[in-house]
Amino acid sequence: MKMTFRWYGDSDPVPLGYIRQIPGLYGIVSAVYDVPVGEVWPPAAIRALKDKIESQGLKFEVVESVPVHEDIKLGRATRDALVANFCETLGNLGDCGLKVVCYNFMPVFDWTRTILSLKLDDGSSTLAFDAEEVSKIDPQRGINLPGWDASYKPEELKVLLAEYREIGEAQLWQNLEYFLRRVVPAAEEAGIKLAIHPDDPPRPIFGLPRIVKNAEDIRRLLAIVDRPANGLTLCAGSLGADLHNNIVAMVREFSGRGRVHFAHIRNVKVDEKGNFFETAHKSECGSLDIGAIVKAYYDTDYEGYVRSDHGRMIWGESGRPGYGLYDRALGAVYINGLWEGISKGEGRSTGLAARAAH
Ligand code: DNO
Repeated sequence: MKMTFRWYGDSDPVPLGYIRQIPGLYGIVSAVYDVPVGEVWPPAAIRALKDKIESQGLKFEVVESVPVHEDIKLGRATRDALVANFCETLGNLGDCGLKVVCYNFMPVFDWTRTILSLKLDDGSSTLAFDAEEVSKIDPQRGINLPGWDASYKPEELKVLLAEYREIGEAQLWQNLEYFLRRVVPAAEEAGIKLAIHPDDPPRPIFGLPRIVKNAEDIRRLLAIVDRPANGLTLCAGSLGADLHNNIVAMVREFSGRGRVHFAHIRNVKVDEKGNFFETAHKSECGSLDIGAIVKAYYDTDYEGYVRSDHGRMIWGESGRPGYGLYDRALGAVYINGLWEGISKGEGRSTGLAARAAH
């Protein structure tokens, strides 16, 4: 297991110099942020980012994310040129030594929350999702939720929502298949493993189809191109927001098959109605047994990348929702501790790929 930490580049309020002080850290997960969606990432930009990260003694082997243009997800006529650009980006990333590329196939929006700073009893604040509040929103009248991409004008959003409603899940699957059949060979050639991120939360919202929600969807996805390069970002917190998803079983199955290339580990407190809020990583704080999840990775000889996912805002920190330094650092150290405990309990060396300095 290689412990990493997400960093949003120079605009990130958390400096790389602080991140490197987290013990047991292998590398940084980041992206080239100033290239418009659908365009090719230039090798020089990738190399500059890599140099910056490596100058701090950290590796840069995982990209989160190369965004997938909506025209690809919608299967519009323009998709071929965009898929070709995606493949070229993969080639450039491979040339620069990147190993894993995370992406998602969620229509229009990435993760959805209704509150970005829910106050918890201990004075910390966190991201939360209220299912009823979301169900009351009429997307035709505009969607105004915190953290949502404001780059769409209301009229554009209406058109997109209508298009997705028309294509539904069946066509979205076909569009994903079209994409995978082209990008997986390009990834193999580049020496890159693709790692799709599941839907967050794992259910349809606003009538938008969502197709990476549970083990059945993931089996179907992996079977489209049954090669290691067609893999997963197994996000415990996203999938765990549906109590029917058994995350430990998913890790055993998909990591056991060598198809998890990136593990996002975070805890959530979920109720039967689908409401949830994000908690500290420790098992008893949320609905997920993080100890059992880490053990499942250990038992399946997981050698891929992991990162502590969203943290709460603690100790007066303010910053990018979910991506402060302190709580994520606690999460990283906790996960490393679990791994060390499990491996020492079994009389093995830790297998943690930390840098020699630690
Ligand atoms: C949320 C993240 C996601 C993830 C993308 C991957 O904090 O896990 O935004 O980066 O879905 O494409």
